Amino acid sequence: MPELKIKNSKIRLVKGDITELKVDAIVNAANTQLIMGGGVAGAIKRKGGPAIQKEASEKAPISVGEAVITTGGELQARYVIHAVGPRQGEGDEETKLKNATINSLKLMDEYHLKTIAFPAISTGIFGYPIEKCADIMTSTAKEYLNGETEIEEIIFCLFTREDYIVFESKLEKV
Ligand code: AR6
Repeated sequence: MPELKIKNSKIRLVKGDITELKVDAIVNAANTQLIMGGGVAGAIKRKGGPAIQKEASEKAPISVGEAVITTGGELQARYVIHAVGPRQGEGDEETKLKNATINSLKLMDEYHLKTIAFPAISTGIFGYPIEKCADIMTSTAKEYLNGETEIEEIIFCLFTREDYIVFESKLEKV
C-alpha cells in the first residue's frame, strides 16, 4: 500500500533519488552547521548548484530537531528544507527525529507550500535504524495531516528497495 489518504491530503512512498522529484520542497538530511556533506546533501549540492549552500550557511548553526528553508537552486523542487536529525547514540533520538519532521512540515505551512518529499532522515551517515525512522516519520506525518494544514501531499522517498519495504510496512500500521 504505497499511498495513505488522510482527510484532504495523502502520504505516498516513492523509491529513487529525491533530487529528481518535482515538488514544492524536498528535505535535506542536514547537520547543525548546515554544511552539505555526503548522502542526500551531496546529491542536492551537486544537482542544485552553489546557491543552496550559500543560503543555508547564512542561517547556520541550528539545533538538532530544527529546520530551515532555502531556495531549491537548479533543482526541480522550488525549495530545500534543511532538517537536522539525530546521530545514533547521542540520546533522545526519537523526539529529535520527530521534531525535525514536524518543523519541516511547519515551514511548509508558513510558506503555503503543498507538496513535500522527505528522505529517511538520520539513517545514512548518522546511523539511525531504518525501522525506527520509518515508525517515527510516518506516524508524525499522519498526526500532522490530521491537524490544520494546507499540505496536500507528503512523499517519503526511499533510496533502496529494502528501505522502501520497511516504510511500506509501517505506513500500513500507522
Ligand atoms: N535520494 C533519496 N535518498 C537518499 C539519497 C538520494 N539521492 N542519497 C542517500 N539517500 P544521509 P543522515 C538516503 O547520509 O544519515 C551528510 O553528510 C540514504 O540511503 O543523507 O541524516 C549531511 O551533510 C539514507 O537512507 O543523511 C549530514 O552531515 C538517507 O537518505 C549527514 O550526512 C539519509 O542518509 C546526515 O546524515
